[in-house]
Amino acid sequence: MVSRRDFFLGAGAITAAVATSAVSRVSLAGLPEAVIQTKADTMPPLQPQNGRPYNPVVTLNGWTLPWRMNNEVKEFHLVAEPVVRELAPGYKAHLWGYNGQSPGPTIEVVEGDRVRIFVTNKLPEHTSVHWHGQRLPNGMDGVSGLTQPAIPAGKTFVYEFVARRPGTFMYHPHADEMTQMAMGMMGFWVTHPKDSHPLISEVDRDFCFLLNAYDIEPGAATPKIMTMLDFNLWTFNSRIFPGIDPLVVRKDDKVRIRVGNLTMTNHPIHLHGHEFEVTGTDGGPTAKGSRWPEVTTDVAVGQMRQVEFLADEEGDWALHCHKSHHTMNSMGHDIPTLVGVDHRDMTRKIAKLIPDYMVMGERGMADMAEMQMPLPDNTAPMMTGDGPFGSVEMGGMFTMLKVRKEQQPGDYRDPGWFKHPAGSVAYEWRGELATPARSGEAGGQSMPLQQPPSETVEVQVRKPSGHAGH
Ligand SMILES: [Cu+2]
Repeated sequence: MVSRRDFFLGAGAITAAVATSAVSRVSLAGLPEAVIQTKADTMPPLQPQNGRPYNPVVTLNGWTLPWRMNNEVKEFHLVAEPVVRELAPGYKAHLWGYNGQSPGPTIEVVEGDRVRIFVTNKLPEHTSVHWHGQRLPNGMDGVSGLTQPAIPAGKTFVYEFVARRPGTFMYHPHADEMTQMAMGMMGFWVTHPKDSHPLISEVDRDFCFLLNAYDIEPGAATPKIMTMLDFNLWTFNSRIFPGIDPLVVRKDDKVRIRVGNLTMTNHPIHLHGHEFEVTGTDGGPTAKGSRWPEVTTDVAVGQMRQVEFLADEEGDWALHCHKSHHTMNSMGHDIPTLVGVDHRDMTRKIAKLIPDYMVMGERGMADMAEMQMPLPDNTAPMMTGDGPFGSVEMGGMFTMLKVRKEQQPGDYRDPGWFKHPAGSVAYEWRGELATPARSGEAGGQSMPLQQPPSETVEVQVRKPSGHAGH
């Protein structure tokens, strides 16, 4: 296996080679080279080789599309096509995307750049690309039927406009949208400010990712496109924990994270250990007087948020959607709650018939993270992730912000687990346990005790459906 270090060094070299050869080998009259990415790793930031300088972003488990300059126009080539996306190590999905991946590559330009994007359609049906949030001529807005004919399968269309305002944007199809977005067609777009901007801070690290969701049956590889709400895979950039790379920063870095939501529900994105401010949306940078500290920001459907903070607390800090079902992987929701039900005897009987049978949920669901129940091939465990202290019991929209003193500027390699200073980890109390003091048995005068507390706790046992009772 290629180590992360070798991979990052190699990836930088490949990217540089592509950026140079794209200009020298291809005639400027023809199409720009279609650069394809086959890996789901986080690529190092693509330093601009030409055009106006800017401080590039890092796309989580993604990459930035190289371009060529053609008479002062930045030319990109997007290829809409079926792709195989690794959602987590060893777990692959058959999606639709751009240039080999879902989401497609991030497009980075500078305010005032004239941009020409060639879009080649290698899908089995027509498509279009809508440039979400951009100021542009109406005919470049990418709404098939309304502002342009759809791009037929096999054809290439050209979009051209000036990136008029700096900010955080995205792109996605506006043709058979339900299918094409359910299949993973989307990408990030960042327009950097051309000069220093009063509302856009310079940061040391600038991360971006899109929220997307899939409904893929355990053992299958293709999303169900008719699903409206009950998705089973909640992703950052079409990756699920533990497949999502950490956001690695140096202590005291100024950090920006840009998030866009192309799922069917809202996601309250929560960061541990630090407070941030929302400094911009897809509508532009927010006024300074409108900013307040938060540790969670809700990103509604079709919205984008950029947050900024000073990473001044060392450690491995969780960064996740706060909806607890969105930090789980493939799971069924039609399972009765079994907390408190003792079914040891039932398990023993069933295991005689089905050796792999396991009971879920009698003490809560945490056992799910550690058990070795066989899963269908190509299925993500519901929750997993081996941390330094055991299972993290997470999946889906979960990763970590890793803040390290010794991390070098520009180094995004995973530093491993945080080494906690002695005496700074929660620990077990080993002294005497006193009888808990009850707070007066009842509320105050407005909440008098109605009846004495019952000695017994009643448990309603519901038999799982499909199993005949005896
Ligand atoms: Cu969520």
